[in-house]
Amino acid sequence: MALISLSRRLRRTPFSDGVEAAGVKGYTVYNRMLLPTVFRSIEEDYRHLKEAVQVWDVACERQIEIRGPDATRLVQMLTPRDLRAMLPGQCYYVPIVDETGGMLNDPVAVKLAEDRWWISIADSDLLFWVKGLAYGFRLDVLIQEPDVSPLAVQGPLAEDLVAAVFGDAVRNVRFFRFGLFAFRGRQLVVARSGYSKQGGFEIYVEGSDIGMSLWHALMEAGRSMDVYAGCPNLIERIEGGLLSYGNDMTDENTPHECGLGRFCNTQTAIGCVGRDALLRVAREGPVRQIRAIEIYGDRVPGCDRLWPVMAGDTQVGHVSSAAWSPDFETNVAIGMVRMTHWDEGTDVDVITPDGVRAACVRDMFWA
Ligand code: THG
Repeated sequence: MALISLSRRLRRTPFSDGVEAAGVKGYTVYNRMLLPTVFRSIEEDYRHLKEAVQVWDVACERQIEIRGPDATRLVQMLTPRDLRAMLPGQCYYVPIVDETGGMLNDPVAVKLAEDRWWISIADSDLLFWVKGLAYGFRLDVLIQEPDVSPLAVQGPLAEDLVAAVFGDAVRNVRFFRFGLFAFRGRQLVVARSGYSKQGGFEIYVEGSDIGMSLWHALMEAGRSMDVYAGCPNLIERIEGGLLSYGNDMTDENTPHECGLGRFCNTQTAIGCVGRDALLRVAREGPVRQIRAIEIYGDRVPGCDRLWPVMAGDTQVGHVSSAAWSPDFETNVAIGMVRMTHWDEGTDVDVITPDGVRAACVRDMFWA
């Protein structure tokens, strides 16, 4: 494939120098920013992520900062997840929906204070929607994309590595909670979260100027732990059932179709703009839903478009992400399947660019 030309519109990150020095081999574009996709090979990166610890440049998970007396009201307008019990220091995975109940994004919401939030977004231009709502409803808030860049530390040794740089107190941070920890005289948000099932932390690096200094500190402290630069890993995230906005779901899907019903409390999420639409679809239940799909046979090619899922001559869904799993010795995939064929064990065919493959619908992911 040809190369992508760089320009100001495709943003580098505070960690790009470190990523390049580590020998990054592939990038994607996410929120108009560079996101590494492969260092050694996707399978070598996968093995290393499951055995050691990696530092990930996920600066492309941009923050939308919402500040002011109406901040919490505005965040509740965005999501059907009930935020009333959420305290400062907590993070919530929140589906964001429009007035039809369609998914606009699936960010992590970080509650910094009663009147200050960060929305750590997936790949869609959510800032315009948030600013539009604030303007239209005359809300007393300030909204901006701050100079905050997440750096993730993921893998079984992540806690040891983060403790070596920030101190042993980070060990007490619970899943989807954060604390403030000092680095170079600055207090940084350090949360136990991240886009893998291997465990780890995300450091919200406030101020691009300290980005490379933190990168080097982690690499130095992790030398005995076989630390390496890494990135969200395609195989590992499919095994774990972590969804990718724009790939596995779009604004054509409701949270229920995405299997995110457990993050919706639509009855009590008063103020959510998609509430009426979701109350309607939640009553009926979805007629298609995200499923794990096992594709038999040897390695499938990369999935860069939807692959039809067939029952005989009838299309009953599509596959949106797929990869060969070395650990499960099969092709793992994520797809959307119509209710007539979504039961565990249903045999289907998947039309891949390499030909038709036998496949099977699973009701659980692999990890
Ligand atoms: N971390 C941060 N921001 C992000 C991501 C992240 N923004 C973009 C993208 N990732 C948003 N998507 C997800 C998808 C899944 C999860 C987090 C963000 C996730 N899910 C867990 C799960 O499904 O098992 C836990 C959810 C829960 O129990 O609350 O972590 O990774 N900062």
